[in-house]
This record gives sequence, C-alpha cells and structure tokens, in this order.
Amino acid sequence: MDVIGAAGTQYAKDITLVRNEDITFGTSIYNSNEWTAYPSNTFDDLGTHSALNSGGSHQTGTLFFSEYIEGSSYNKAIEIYNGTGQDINLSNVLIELSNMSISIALSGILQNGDVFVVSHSNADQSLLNAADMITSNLSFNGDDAITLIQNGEIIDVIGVAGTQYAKDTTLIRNENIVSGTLSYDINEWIAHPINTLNYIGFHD
Ligand SMILES: [Ca+2]
Ligand SMILES: [Ca+2]
Ligand SMILES: [Ca+2]
Repeated sequence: MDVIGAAGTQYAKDITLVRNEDITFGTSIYNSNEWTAYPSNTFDDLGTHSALNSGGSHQTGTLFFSEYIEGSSYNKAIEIYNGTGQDINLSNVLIELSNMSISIALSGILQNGDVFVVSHSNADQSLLNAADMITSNLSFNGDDAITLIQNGEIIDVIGVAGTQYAKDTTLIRNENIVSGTLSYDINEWIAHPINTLNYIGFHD
C-alpha cells in the first residue's frame, strides 16, 4: 500500500531518498514532501529506519485486545486498546473469529490511549452503551480463537480454536502489556466472574 515516484517522470535519479520520520502510513500517490533527498551513493541510512510517533518518542507497541467478555446469553464484547503513541485509522483492522470464519471490519480513528469496543447487538445495555461498534457477528462462546489483524498481518490473538479456554468469564489484559502476541498467553490475562461488565470502555 505504498508508492515511490510516478511512472514516466524523472523523479529520483542518482539520489538517495529517506522517508521522513513522521510518516506512519504508505501513500497511494507519491508525495515528494514525505522524503528527504541525499546525494548520489548515500548509503548511511540503509538497514535502519527511525519513526516518530505523536509523542515524539519511538513507537513501543501495537494495538492489542484489552478485554474479552463471554457472559450469559449474548453478553459478548471485545475491547481493543491503542497504546501505540499515535492515533490509528482502523480501516485496515479486522477481528476474525475462528470457529465461525467470521471477519468483522472495524472503522474510524482510534485515538492514542483510547479503546474501541465491539459488542454483540443483543448484549446487556451497559455493553451497548460502551460500544463503538455493535454487531450480531460477535458470536463466540469460549472456544473460538479471536484474532486481531492490521494491514493483513496478525497482531494479537485470544484463545486457541477448539479449546474451551474462556467460557462464561471476563478476561482483562494485564496493565504491563504493551503489544499483542501471536499465540495466546493466559498469563497476560486476569479472569473475572461471569457477567463482569464494569471494566468495559477503558483500559489502564
Ligand atoms: Ca465456538
Ligand atoms: Ca456464555
Ligand atoms: Ca477494559
């Protein structure tokens, strides 16, 4: 999802272009303002790239699941936390449920430090009130792997498909977690009793 240059235009001959530090997304049209030009045969920066986030420090993590609710009836919700240091456009972010082969496309901008909540459309009113997205497709029941995908890459996973890992429970991600994991690690979560609904909508 990125382009350098325009076909047929002599935009960068005998030159080294280094993408600016504040760039966090590719572009569909080449924008020379996003690049700094260096003389021919400048190789110093090859093999490294530094990126700034809005806070001015280096990015430390990914989006990750911060809460999982699998309660009674349709009390089902998933919370995603953005602690990356920058606002994230969710248009390239999906939640996938393994057992049902369901894919839920997210949308909107998730600000740094905020959470995005997806609730089942028949959930308790408190989960609907906290929801940024409401869908009947959020139909897991404790043995479904739930995967977070950004730009086509898996960035976090809850559970193991076909394993009864979290039925009738609420899972809260530990405070010290800053990134998703590619395989479920139960030690990163604290389990709460069925229908614990009062942690939804924020993450510490
Ligand atoms: Ca299931
Ligand atoms: Ca249940
Ligand atoms: Ca929460």
